[in-house]
Amino acid sequence: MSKRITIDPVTRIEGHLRVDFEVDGGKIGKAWSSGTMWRGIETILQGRDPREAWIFTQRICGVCTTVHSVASVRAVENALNLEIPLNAQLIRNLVIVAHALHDHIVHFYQLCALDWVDVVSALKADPARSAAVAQSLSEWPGNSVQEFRAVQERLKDYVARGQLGIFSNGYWGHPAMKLSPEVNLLAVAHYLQALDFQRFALKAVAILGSKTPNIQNLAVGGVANAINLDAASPLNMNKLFEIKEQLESVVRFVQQVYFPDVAAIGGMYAEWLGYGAGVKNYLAVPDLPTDAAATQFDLPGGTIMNGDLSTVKAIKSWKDEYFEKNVTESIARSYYDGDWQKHPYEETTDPKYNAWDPDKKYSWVKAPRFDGKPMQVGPLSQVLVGYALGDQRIVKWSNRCLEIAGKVAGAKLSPAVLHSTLGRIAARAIRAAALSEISLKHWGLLAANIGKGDTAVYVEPRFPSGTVRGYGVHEAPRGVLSHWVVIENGKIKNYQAVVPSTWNAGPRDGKDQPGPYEASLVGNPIAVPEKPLEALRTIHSFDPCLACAIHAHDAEGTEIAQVKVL
Ligand code: NFE
Ligand code: MG
Repeated sequence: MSKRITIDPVTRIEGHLRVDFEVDGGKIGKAWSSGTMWRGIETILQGRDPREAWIFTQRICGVCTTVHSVASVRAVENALNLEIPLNAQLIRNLVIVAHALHDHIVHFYQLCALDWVDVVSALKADPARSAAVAQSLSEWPGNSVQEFRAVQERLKDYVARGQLGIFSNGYWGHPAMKLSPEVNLLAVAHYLQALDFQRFALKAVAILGSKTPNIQNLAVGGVANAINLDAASPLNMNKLFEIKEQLESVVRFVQQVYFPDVAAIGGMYAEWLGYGAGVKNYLAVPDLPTDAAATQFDLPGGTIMNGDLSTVKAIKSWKDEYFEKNVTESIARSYYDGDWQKHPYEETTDPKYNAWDPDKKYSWVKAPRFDGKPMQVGPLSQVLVGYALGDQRIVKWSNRCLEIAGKVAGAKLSPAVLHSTLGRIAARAIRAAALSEISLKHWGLLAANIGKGDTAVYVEPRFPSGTVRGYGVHEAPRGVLSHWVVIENGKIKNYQAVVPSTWNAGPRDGKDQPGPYEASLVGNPIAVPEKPLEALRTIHSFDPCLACAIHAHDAEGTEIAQVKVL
């Protein structure tokens, strides 16, 4: 008999997500993903000056603040056909890359690792053997016996004093936990080290953005970082080298710790390459331009349909009609007035709440579609698109990851295994490794351009009378982000954000096609229905952010919590 499980709230994510699913014979059948909050930033923007939209949209989320500011200024610049200076593109790129590196590190260690790593088991580890495993994978200086012994002592101390804190409520000892005590100890040590390195990445963001979260240095038309190598407060040699130093330490952590950890632990859980594929239509957008006009990019974009890499179709620029024409959102199953599916320029956001009903409306998240189809977005989409298009960095790091994981698993792994729960986690590490190289490249491009005497950072936007419209895209840590703006006589007439977690967490649409979270849960094993660890593995592999997905908050809340998890 099938059993109905509700996880509400899902934790170790950003925002408020509820997931319901049926379990029959130890496997998940149907699933429903529901966003349980609403806020309405799109509505707040109507009638405002387009130059200030980025300041509001940046408050959509406390996790990926930078991304909504970048997408917003790009949307207004796109509407005005405004080309910004090269320095401005590169400074934005450095903020984007440093923020993404922070975000991917935090996702793996702080948000997702505890689904795979049994913290309590680390107490039984032999630190010398942990060090031997770690040293076989990497030259990282933090892999010494002393380091692992010290971490284990700390852990013993917490347990003895009953102070496991955030570790106190996990599914420790769950039958799906498979790592040896030694690997668990290694992962706990790197969990603690990751807290420092994600901070170094954010320091680079803060030096350029003046603060983070919520950077201050953007403007429609460029950035507000005055450049003067001979003065104390603008962007000068000192600050440039401080940024480089932070980036270099993060690059080392990504390449020597995060990447090998994911590849090796992935190999130890190789059966999870067979679960969680879900929607195998993938969408990514090009990002990190290397020229002022944004015609060349270091991150590739495109689509792949039905999991077939040979269907890859590149999205070549931020003006590509293939992207602009094909995006719609459906509210057939979302708490908004109506049941339409519309292009973002034509959309409205009129909340209309009803009680959660899996057969009717059950989520505050809208359901974005591309050419009418659900699409998966995120690092996996970008990696598969990049792999299919032959992007050199992505091919190199993907092959390296599959090789390490294959060695550990004792199998030959092809890119096809990436269509999976574990594939999403691996792709994030592959993307982080590619970004780590790109970060230093773009630092070099900026330093060289300034060295040539170019200090331009801004061009003034001018708004025509009448109506113009545009869209701004950004490949955010969780995937394709697009902001769409209609401007009438210099004021915002309509503003819509179509966000990565909206693509992935969205509900069914008018044709009853499930969204990526819902589809990816189908067929997952569930060993202990009261402790649905496996469902969390798959949901966490997307790195959910519900504030982004709904741009919203509702004080009323919706449902009873049946299962609470760490
Ligand atoms: Ni709030 Fe976000 C990212 C955006 S996901 S974290 O990345 O945009 O929807
Ligand atoms: Mg929206």
